[in-house]
Amino acid sequence: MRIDILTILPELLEGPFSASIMKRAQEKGLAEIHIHNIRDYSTNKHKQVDDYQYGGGAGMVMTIEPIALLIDKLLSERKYDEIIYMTPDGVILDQKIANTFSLYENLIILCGHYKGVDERIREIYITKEISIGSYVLSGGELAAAVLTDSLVRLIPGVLNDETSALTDSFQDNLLSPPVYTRPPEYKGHKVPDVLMSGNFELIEKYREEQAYKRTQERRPDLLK
Ligand code: 6GU
Repeated sequence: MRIDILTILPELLEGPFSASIMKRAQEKGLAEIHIHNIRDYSTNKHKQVDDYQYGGGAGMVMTIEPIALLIDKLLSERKYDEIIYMTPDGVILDQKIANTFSLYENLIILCGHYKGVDERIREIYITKEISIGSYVLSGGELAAAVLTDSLVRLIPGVLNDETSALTDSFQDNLLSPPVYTRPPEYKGHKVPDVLMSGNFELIEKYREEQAYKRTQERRPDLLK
């Protein structure tokens, strides 16, 4: 999978993809993540990428030209499955969306800033608009990192057995059961006996029950 992320703040995206699973996915050649600085496509002498909004009001709007030049260049190089705009008024990301997008070959993710992009970028280029939740971030970069992480970890071969995506919370609409490691007792808090029993049938049953109980208590909406 190839993901092209378009941003005016590329430095915000350096960290999330340079460690752990995201780093390994790229080293294994399973994911190619390209960060593009929209400012490099500004033809303005001050390398400006935003302007005042028509109709007045506080807040700048990202201008069409540099974004359009960059997207047109990418589109001339390969076909893209989706051109995604990260925006608080988009569809809220969930595991189902992540599963669908993870099957794609090439994605563009556009990060918004200030008041967002000129609406005509959305009309002309954008095929999906995604939010990561009902709160406001300073820009789309952190949201793009969240979306990218959720997709890349689903690509076959990225995770090993230990970190298998199949046992993740949400993959089966259930939260994960509690987990324990050594020591067997800490400040009077004991590891449940069943996990020490060596009886894998009982252990599996216990984990399923706990997953269900946790979901019932914390996220009953997932069970509907
Ligand atoms: Cl995608 N962008 C911004 N700026 N804020 C958000 C968001 C996106 N999703 C939730 N809040």
